Amino acid sequence: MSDSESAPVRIAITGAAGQIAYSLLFHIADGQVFGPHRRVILQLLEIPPALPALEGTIMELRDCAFPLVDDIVATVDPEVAFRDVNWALLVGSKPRGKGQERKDLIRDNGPIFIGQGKAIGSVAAPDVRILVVGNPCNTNCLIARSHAGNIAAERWFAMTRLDHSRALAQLSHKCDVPARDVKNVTIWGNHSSTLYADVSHATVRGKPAADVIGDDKWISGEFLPTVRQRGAAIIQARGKSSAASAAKAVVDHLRFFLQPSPEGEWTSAAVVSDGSYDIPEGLIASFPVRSTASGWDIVRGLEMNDAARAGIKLSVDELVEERDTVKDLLG
Ligand code: NAX
Repeated sequence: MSDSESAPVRIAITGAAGQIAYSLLFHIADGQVFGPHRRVILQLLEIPPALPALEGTIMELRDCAFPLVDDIVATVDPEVAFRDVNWALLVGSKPRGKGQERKDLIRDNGPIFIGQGKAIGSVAAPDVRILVVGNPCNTNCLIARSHAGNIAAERWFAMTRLDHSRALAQLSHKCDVPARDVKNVTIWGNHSSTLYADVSHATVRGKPAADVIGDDKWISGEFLPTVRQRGAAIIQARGKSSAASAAKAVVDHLRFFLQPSPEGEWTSAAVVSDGSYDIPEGLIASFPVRSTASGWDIVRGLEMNDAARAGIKLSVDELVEERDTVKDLLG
């Protein structure tokens, strides 16, 4: 059966009136994720005050006359949005307010993911895969998973692909090569300013990145802070948080997990820890991951230097602290 004859992919997107969705929806509708022949049904979730804006986004989607779009559903009801979906992209959440601490944000947004986790567990398709983008995405994913019943651990992701791409971009710029020539950076831990961006296994045109760069001080003194603070730098410059690059990172994440990885290559994704690299089992932490298309594996046996061990510990400690902060929200 050809792609166009098979059933359409159903995709739920929350926060569909927001700025990331405004870019993401058009990539998906255009076939850039599921392929140029695969039909899609978009099931869009918003909160009531954002429905007029969502209507505007839908008008524009319709005006593109995308041949692959079979239907667009707009709703405020998670059980409608997640019904029979093959992918649930949890983008919607409240942005951090002025003067608000990260801890307050976790307490504000956590409850959203209780209801959405329950709805995914009760009405999504048996093969559903979930990607949490809304921040704090690792801990929101932990909350949603804890309320979703028996959906297998390997179906849950939180997004660190944007951090991964930011790291690739910094290395490509420093080494004056196109981004495609840089492979195997790893983002470890939390999607936050404690993340550890590891170049010790990265390559540039097949050579160890550290040798090509030849400047260890740049790695610790410029590269790592730049990747960690990139989101803040974009807010500073644009007056708004990253949106088009975040949407592209969602596209890259989905495409990566829809096909087997090329030999020896990996990406970064926050997945349910199995205890590898001493990261506590059950935490949603970013690892180097290879795709098999139907599933994925954590890349095992990478050697760690002291800087990497300390960097990963810092970020994992923060994840443990976040888990403690939302203890009462876990199912
Ligand atoms: P916007 O504020 O533009 O959009 C968020 C949308 O979510 C709004 O339309 C809002 O009405 C909706 N929403 C709020 N509560 C909801 C609920 N209960 N159900 C459904 N929709 C709900 O934010 P945007 O720039 O699109 O960012 C969305 C999220 O992505 C934020 O939490 C942001 O921090 C996070 N990001 C995560 C990134 C990552 O790499 N994991 C990078 C980009 C981004 O910062």
